[in-house]
Amino acid sequence: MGNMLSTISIQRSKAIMLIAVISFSFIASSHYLENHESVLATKAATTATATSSTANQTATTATAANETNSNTKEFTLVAEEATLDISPSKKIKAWTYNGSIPGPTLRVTEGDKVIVHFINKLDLPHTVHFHGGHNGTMDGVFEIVPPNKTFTYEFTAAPSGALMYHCHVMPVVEHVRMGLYGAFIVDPKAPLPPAKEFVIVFGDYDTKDIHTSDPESAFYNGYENIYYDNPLPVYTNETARVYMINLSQLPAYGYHIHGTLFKTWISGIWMNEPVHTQTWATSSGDAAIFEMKWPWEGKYVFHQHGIPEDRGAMGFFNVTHPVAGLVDGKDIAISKPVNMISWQENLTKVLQNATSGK
Ligand SMILES: [Cu+2]
Repeated sequence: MGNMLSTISIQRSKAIMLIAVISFSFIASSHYLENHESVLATKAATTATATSSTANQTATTATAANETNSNTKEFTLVAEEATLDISPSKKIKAWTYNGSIPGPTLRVTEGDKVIVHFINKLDLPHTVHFHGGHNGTMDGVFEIVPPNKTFTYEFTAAPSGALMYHCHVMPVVEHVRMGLYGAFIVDPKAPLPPAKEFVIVFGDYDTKDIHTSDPESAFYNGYENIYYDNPLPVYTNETARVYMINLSQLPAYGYHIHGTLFKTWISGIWMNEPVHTQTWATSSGDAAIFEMKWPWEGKYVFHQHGIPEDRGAMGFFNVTHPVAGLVDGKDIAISKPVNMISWQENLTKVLQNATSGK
Protein backbone atom coordinates (compact mmCIF):
# COMPACT_ATOMS: atom_id res chain seq x y z
CA MET A 1 0.00 0.00 0.00
CA GLY A 2 2.86 2.34 0.91
CA ASN A 3 4.43 1.53 -2.43
CA MET A 4 1.19 2.26 -4.22
CA LEU A 5 0.77 5.59 -2.43
CA SER A 6 4.29 6.66 -3.28
CA THR A 7 3.70 5.64 -6.92
CA ILE A 8 0.52 7.70 -6.94
CA SER A 9 2.29 10.64 -5.38
CA ILE A 10 5.13 10.41 -7.93
CA GLN A 11 2.50 10.22 -10.65
CA ARG A 12 0.70 13.25 -9.30
CA SER A 13 3.86 15.35 -8.95
CA LYS A 14 4.86 14.32 -12.47
CA ALA A 15 1.34 15.27 -13.55
CA ILE A 16 1.61 18.71 -12.00
CA MET A 17 5.03 19.23 -13.56
CA LEU A 18 3.86 18.17 -17.02
CA ILE A 19 0.67 20.23 -16.77
CA ALA A 20 2.79 23.21 -15.73
CA VAL A 21 5.15 22.69 -18.69
CA ILE A 22 2.29 22.32 -21.15
CA SER A 23 0.36 25.27 -19.69
CA PHE A 24 3.55 27.33 -19.87
CA SER A 25 3.98 26.33 -23.52
CA PHE A 26 0.44 27.44 -24.24
CA ILE A 27 0.53 30.72 -22.36
CA ALA A 28 4.07 31.69 -23.33
CA SER A 29 3.69 30.59 -26.90
CA SER A 30 0.24 30.98 -28.37
CA HIS A 31 1.67 29.62 -31.63
CA TYR A 32 2.60 26.43 -29.86
CA LEU A 33 2.57 24.29 -32.97
CA GLU A 34 4.28 26.86 -35.18
CA ASN A 35 6.89 27.78 -32.60
CA HIS A 36 8.08 24.22 -32.27
CA GLU A 37 11.47 25.42 -31.07
CA SER A 38 10.14 27.13 -27.95
CA VAL A 39 8.14 24.04 -26.95
CA LEU A 40 11.21 21.88 -27.50
CA ALA A 41 13.33 24.29 -25.49
CA THR A 42 10.82 24.16 -22.64
CA LYS A 43 10.73 20.37 -22.77
CA ALA A 44 14.50 20.14 -22.98
CA ALA A 45 14.74 22.12 -19.77
CA THR A 46 12.49 19.54 -18.11
CA THR A 47 13.88 16.35 -19.52
CA ALA A 48 16.74 15.56 -21.82
CA THR A 49 14.94 12.56 -23.30
CA ALA A 50 12.10 14.76 -24.54
CA THR A 51 14.31 16.43 -27.11
CA SER A 52 15.94 13.29 -28.41
CA SER A 53 12.59 11.48 -28.59
CA THR A 54 11.15 14.46 -30.43
CA ALA A 55 13.97 14.28 -32.92
CA ASN A 56 13.41 10.53 -33.33
CA GLN A 57 9.72 11.13 -33.83
CA THR A 58 10.41 13.60 -36.64
CA ALA A 59 12.72 11.09 -38.31
CA THR A 60 10.21 8.26 -37.90
CA THR A 61 7.39 10.34 -39.33
CA ALA A 62 9.54 11.30 -42.28
CA THR A 63 10.37 7.69 -43.12
CA ALA A 64 7.07 6.02 -42.18
CA ALA A 65 4.98 7.83 -44.77
CA ASN A 66 6.21 8.59 -48.23
CA GLU A 67 3.69 10.34 -50.44
CA THR A 68 4.76 9.48 -53.97
CA ASN A 69 1.91 11.35 -55.64
CA SER A 70 -1.44 12.79 -54.62
CA ASN A 71 -3.19 9.41 -54.95
CA THR A 72 -0.57 7.04 -53.54
CA LYS A 73 0.37 6.85 -49.86
CA GLU A 74 3.27 4.60 -48.99
CA PHE A 75 4.23 3.48 -45.47
CA THR A 76 6.75 1.17 -43.84
CA LEU A 77 5.82 -0.82 -40.74
CA VAL A 78 8.60 -2.68 -38.96
CA ALA A 79 7.60 -5.28 -36.36
CA GLU A 80 10.29 -4.97 -33.71
CA GLU A 81 10.84 -5.63 -30.03
CA ALA A 82 11.05 -2.67 -27.64
CA THR A 83 11.33 -2.25 -23.90
CA LEU A 84 9.04 0.60 -22.94
CA ASP A 85 7.08 2.16 -20.09
CA ILE A 86 3.27 1.93 -19.97
CA SER A 87 3.10 3.73 -16.61
CA PRO A 88 5.62 5.33 -14.23
CA SER A 89 6.09 1.93 -12.58
CA LYS A 90 5.54 -0.61 -15.40
CA LYS A 91 8.28 -1.34 -17.91
CA ILE A 92 7.39 -4.06 -20.39
CA LYS A 93 8.99 -5.94 -23.25
CA ALA A 94 6.64 -5.18 -26.14
CA TRP A 95 6.12 -6.21 -29.74
CA THR A 96 5.69 -3.01 -31.70
CA TYR A 97 5.18 -1.56 -35.14
CA ASN A 98 7.99 1.04 -35.44
CA GLY A 99 8.95 1.06 -31.75
CA SER A 100 5.86 2.32 -29.92
CA ILE A 101 2.44 1.21 -28.67
CA PRO A 102 0.31 1.95 -30.60
CA GLY A 103 2.18 1.97 -33.92
CA PRO A 104 2.11 5.12 -36.06
CA THR A 105 -1.27 6.54 -37.08
CA LEU A 106 -1.56 5.95 -40.82
CA ARG A 107 -3.71 8.65 -42.43
CA VAL A 108 -4.88 8.66 -46.05
CA THR A 109 -7.78 9.94 -48.15
CA GLU A 110 -10.59 7.79 -49.51
CA GLY A 111 -9.65 6.48 -52.94
CA ASP A 112 -5.89 6.70 -52.32
CA LYS A 113 -3.78 3.76 -53.36
CA VAL A 114 -2.23 2.57 -50.07
CA ILE A 115 1.07 0.68 -50.12
CA VAL A 116 2.38 -0.71 -46.81
CA HIS A 117 5.78 -2.36 -46.70
CA PHE A 118 5.82 -4.71 -43.72
CA ILE A 119 9.18 -5.92 -42.36
CA ASN A 120 9.07 -8.57 -39.63
CA LYS A 121 12.12 -8.23 -37.35
CA LEU A 122 10.56 -10.25 -34.52
CA ASP A 123 11.23 -13.92 -33.72
CA LEU A 124 7.69 -15.13 -34.49
CA PRO A 125 5.49 -14.83 -37.60
CA HIS A 126 3.32 -11.70 -37.73
CA THR A 127 1.08 -9.81 -40.18
CA VAL A 128 -0.75 -6.52 -40.64
CA HIS A 129 -4.51 -6.85 -40.91
CA PHE A 130 -6.35 -3.66 -41.94
CA HIS A 131 -10.02 -2.93 -41.26
CA GLY A 132 -12.00 -1.59 -44.21
CA GLY A 133 -12.22 -2.72 -47.82
CA HIS A 134 -9.59 -4.82 -49.65
CA ASN A 135 -9.35 -8.18 -51.39
CA GLY A 136 -8.63 -11.41 -49.48
CA THR A 137 -4.95 -11.63 -50.46
CA MET A 138 -4.31 -8.32 -48.66
CA ASP A 139 -6.14 -9.25 -45.46
CA GLY A 140 -3.14 -10.08 -43.28
CA VAL A 141 -4.58 -13.33 -41.93
CA PHE A 142 -3.52 -16.25 -44.13
CA GLU A 143 -0.41 -14.61 -45.63
CA ILE A 144 1.74 -15.18 -42.54
CA VAL A 145 5.05 -13.27 -42.64
CA PRO A 146 7.88 -15.30 -41.05
CA PRO A 147 10.73 -13.68 -39.07
CA ASN A 148 13.11 -11.61 -41.22
CA LYS A 149 10.66 -11.67 -44.16
CA THR A 150 8.65 -8.85 -45.71
CA PHE A 151 5.23 -8.43 -47.28
CA THR A 152 3.74 -5.53 -49.20
CA TYR A 153 0.06 -4.75 -48.70
CA GLU A 154 -1.64 -2.79 -51.45
CA PHE A 155 -5.25 -1.66 -51.62
CA THR A 156 -7.52 1.31 -52.28
CA ALA A 157 -8.55 3.20 -49.13
CA ALA A 158 -12.29 2.89 -48.37
CA PRO A 159 -14.58 3.65 -46.73
CA SER A 160 -13.73 6.96 -44.99
CA GLY A 161 -13.61 6.88 -41.21
CA ALA A 162 -11.69 5.74 -38.15
CA LEU A 163 -10.30 2.33 -39.08
CA MET A 164 -7.42 0.35 -37.57
CA TYR A 165 -4.66 -2.16 -38.21
CA HIS A 166 -3.29 -5.00 -36.09
CA CYS A 167 -1.49 -8.32 -36.25
CA HIS A 168 -3.80 -11.28 -36.91
CA VAL A 169 -1.57 -14.23 -36.08
CA MET A 170 -3.04 -16.57 -33.45
CA PRO A 171 -3.37 -16.29 -30.53
CA VAL A 172 -4.54 -12.87 -31.66
CA VAL A 173 -5.18 -11.60 -28.11
CA GLU A 174 -1.51 -12.09 -27.32
CA HIS A 175 -0.22 -10.53 -30.56
CA VAL A 176 -2.43 -7.46 -30.17
CA ARG A 177 -1.93 -7.04 -26.45
CA MET A 178 1.84 -7.27 -26.85
CA GLY A 179 1.50 -4.05 -28.89
CA LEU A 180 0.97 -4.82 -32.58
CA TYR A 181 -1.82 -2.36 -33.41
CA GLY A 182 -2.50 1.19 -34.54
CA ALA A 183 -4.97 3.67 -36.03
CA PHE A 184 -5.76 3.84 -39.74
CA ILE A 185 -7.67 7.01 -40.54
CA VAL A 186 -9.28 7.45 -43.94
CA ASP A 187 -10.41 11.01 -44.64
CA PRO A 188 -13.36 11.69 -46.94
CA LYS A 189 -12.48 13.24 -50.32
CA ALA A 190 -14.32 16.45 -49.39
CA PRO A 191 -12.42 18.41 -46.70
CA LEU A 192 -13.68 17.87 -43.16
CA PRO A 193 -15.20 20.78 -41.23
CA PRO A 194 -12.80 22.65 -38.91
CA ALA A 195 -12.01 20.87 -35.63
CA LYS A 196 -9.08 20.18 -33.34
CA GLU A 197 -8.36 16.53 -34.09
CA PHE A 198 -7.16 13.85 -31.69
CA VAL A 199 -6.71 10.11 -32.04
CA ILE A 200 -7.31 7.88 -29.04
CA VAL A 201 -6.37 4.23 -29.37
CA PHE A 202 -7.70 2.28 -26.40
CA GLY A 203 -5.54 -0.67 -25.32
CA ASP A 204 -4.72 -2.77 -22.29
CA TYR A 205 -1.99 -4.92 -20.77
CA ASP A 206 -1.27 -7.32 -17.95
CA THR A 207 2.23 -7.98 -16.66
CA LYS A 208 1.33 -11.44 -15.27
CA ASP A 209 -1.16 -12.97 -17.72
CA ILE A 210 -1.12 -11.82 -21.34
CA HIS A 211 -4.38 -13.74 -22.06
CA THR A 212 -6.44 -12.47 -19.11
CA SER A 213 -9.90 -10.99 -19.57
CA ASP A 214 -9.27 -8.82 -16.50
CA PRO A 215 -6.09 -6.86 -17.36
CA GLU A 216 -4.40 -4.73 -14.70
CA SER A 217 -3.70 -1.82 -17.10
CA ALA A 218 -6.03 0.02 -19.49
CA PHE A 219 -4.81 3.05 -21.40
CA TYR A 220 -5.13 5.51 -24.23
CA ASN A 221 -2.27 5.62 -26.74
CA GLY A 222 -0.07 3.24 -24.79
CA TYR A 223 0.38 4.91 -21.40
CA GLU A 224 -1.76 4.87 -18.24
CA ASN A 225 -3.47 8.20 -17.47
CA ILE A 226 -1.56 9.87 -20.31
CA TYR A 227 -4.14 12.62 -20.81
CA TYR A 228 -4.90 12.99 -17.12
CA ASP A 229 -1.30 14.00 -16.61
CA ASN A 230 -1.03 15.79 -20.00
CA PRO A 231 -4.55 17.05 -20.83
CA LEU A 232 -5.77 17.57 -24.37
CA PRO A 233 -5.91 21.33 -25.16
CA VAL A 234 -9.06 22.81 -26.70
CA TYR A 235 -10.35 26.40 -26.86
CA THR A 236 -13.85 27.45 -25.83
CA ASN A 237 -16.35 27.05 -28.68
CA GLU A 238 -13.77 25.21 -30.75
CA THR A 239 -14.93 21.80 -32.00
CA ALA A 240 -12.86 18.85 -30.79
CA ARG A 241 -12.91 15.71 -32.94
CA VAL A 242 -11.82 12.38 -31.48
CA TYR A 243 -11.03 9.31 -33.56
CA MET A 244 -11.62 6.61 -30.95
CA ILE A 245 -10.23 3.19 -31.80
CA ASN A 246 -10.75 0.20 -29.54
CA LEU A 247 -7.99 -2.39 -29.65
CA SER A 248 -8.32 -3.46 -26.04
CA GLN A 249 -9.26 -7.04 -25.18
CA LEU A 250 -11.90 -5.86 -22.68
CA PRO A 251 -15.67 -6.11 -22.99
CA ALA A 252 -17.33 -2.96 -24.38
CA TYR A 253 -17.21 -0.03 -21.95
CA GLY A 254 -18.75 3.36 -22.70
CA TYR A 255 -16.58 6.36 -23.54
CA HIS A 256 -18.01 9.25 -21.55
CA ILE A 257 -17.18 12.97 -21.85
CA HIS A 258 -17.98 15.52 -19.14
CA GLY A 259 -19.78 18.85 -19.47
CA THR A 260 -21.39 18.24 -22.83
CA LEU A 261 -23.26 15.82 -25.04
CA PHE A 262 -21.35 14.83 -28.13
CA LYS A 263 -22.06 13.71 -31.66
CA THR A 264 -21.11 10.12 -32.45
CA TRP A 265 -20.49 8.62 -35.88
CA ILE A 266 -21.24 4.97 -35.18
CA SER A 267 -18.39 2.52 -35.85
CA GLY A 268 -16.27 5.53 -36.85
CA ILE A 269 -17.77 5.56 -40.36
CA TRP A 270 -18.33 8.98 -41.91
CA MET A 271 -21.18 7.77 -44.17
CA ASN A 272 -23.31 7.17 -41.01
CA GLU A 273 -25.55 9.96 -39.73
CA PRO A 274 -24.31 11.13 -36.33
CA VAL A 275 -26.35 10.54 -33.17
CA HIS A 276 -26.30 12.62 -29.98
CA THR A 277 -24.79 10.76 -27.05
CA GLN A 278 -23.71 11.19 -23.41
CA THR A 279 -21.62 7.99 -23.51
CA TRP A 280 -20.82 5.64 -26.36
CA ALA A 281 -19.55 2.09 -26.05
CA THR A 282 -17.28 0.45 -28.59
CA SER A 283 -16.28 -3.19 -28.52
CA SER A 284 -12.81 -4.50 -29.24
CA GLY A 285 -12.21 -4.08 -32.97
CA ASP A 286 -14.71 -1.25 -33.33
CA ALA A 287 -14.29 2.53 -33.45
CA ALA A 288 -16.25 5.78 -33.26
CA ILE A 289 -15.77 9.42 -34.20
CA PHE A 290 -16.88 12.00 -31.61
CA GLU A 291 -17.32 15.75 -31.93
CA MET A 292 -18.02 18.15 -29.10
CA LYS A 293 -17.36 21.68 -27.81
CA TRP A 294 -17.67 23.63 -24.57
CA PRO A 295 -18.68 27.29 -24.16
CA TRP A 296 -16.98 27.39 -20.75
CA GLU A 297 -13.37 27.16 -19.65
CA GLY A 298 -12.58 24.18 -17.45
CA LYS A 299 -11.29 20.65 -17.12
CA TYR A 300 -13.63 18.14 -18.79
CA VAL A 301 -12.86 14.52 -18.04
CA PHE A 302 -13.24 11.69 -20.54
CA HIS A 303 -12.95 8.05 -19.59
CA GLN A 304 -13.94 4.48 -20.28
CA HIS A 305 -16.84 4.45 -17.81
CA GLY A 306 -16.40 1.60 -15.31
CA ILE A 307 -13.48 -0.68 -14.49
CA PRO A 308 -10.95 0.65 -17.09
CA GLU A 309 -11.11 4.23 -15.78
CA ASP A 310 -9.47 3.08 -12.55
CA ARG A 311 -6.78 1.18 -14.45
CA GLY A 312 -5.49 4.11 -16.49
CA ALA A 313 -8.19 4.95 -19.05
CA MET A 314 -9.01 8.47 -17.86
CA GLY A 315 -8.00 11.87 -19.16
CA PHE A 316 -9.38 15.35 -19.63
CA PHE A 317 -9.76 18.20 -22.08
CA ASN A 318 -8.31 21.44 -20.77
CA VAL A 319 -10.62 24.08 -22.24
CA THR A 320 -9.34 27.67 -22.22
CA HIS A 321 -10.38 30.92 -23.86
CA PRO A 322 -8.47 31.76 -27.05
CA VAL A 323 -5.62 34.22 -26.54
CA ALA A 324 -4.43 36.94 -28.92
CA GLY A 325 -2.35 35.96 -31.93
CA LEU A 326 -3.65 32.43 -32.55
CA VAL A 327 -3.26 31.22 -36.12
CA ASP A 328 -6.33 29.64 -37.70
CA GLY A 329 -5.56 26.08 -38.77
CA LYS A 330 -2.35 25.88 -36.69
CA ASP A 331 -3.32 26.82 -33.15
CA ILE A 332 -7.09 27.04 -33.35
CA ALA A 333 -9.63 25.45 -35.67
CA ILE A 334 -11.81 28.31 -36.92
CA SER A 335 -12.02 27.66 -40.66
CA LYS A 336 -9.55 24.74 -40.96
CA PRO A 337 -8.86 21.55 -38.97
CA VAL A 338 -5.90 21.44 -36.58
CA ASN A 339 -4.16 18.06 -36.44
CA MET A 340 -2.87 17.18 -32.95
CA ILE A 341 -1.93 13.60 -33.81
CA SER A 342 1.83 14.21 -34.19
CA TRP A 343 1.86 16.00 -30.85
CA GLN A 344 0.09 12.98 -29.30
CA GLU A 345 2.50 10.50 -30.92
CA ASN A 346 5.46 12.49 -29.65
CA LEU A 347 4.04 12.56 -26.13
CA THR A 348 3.59 8.77 -26.17
CA LYS A 349 7.19 8.30 -27.33
CA VAL A 350 8.55 10.62 -24.63
CA LEU A 351 6.60 8.82 -21.88
CA GLN A 352 7.25 5.28 -23.16
CA ASN A 353 10.97 6.07 -23.45
CA ALA A 354 11.47 2.95 -25.56
CA THR A 355 14.73 1.17 -26.09
CA SER A 356 15.22 -1.40 -28.80
CA GLY A 357 14.79 -4.91 -27.39
CA LYS A 358 17.60 -6.43 -29.43
CU1 LIG B 1 1.69 -11.04 -34.49
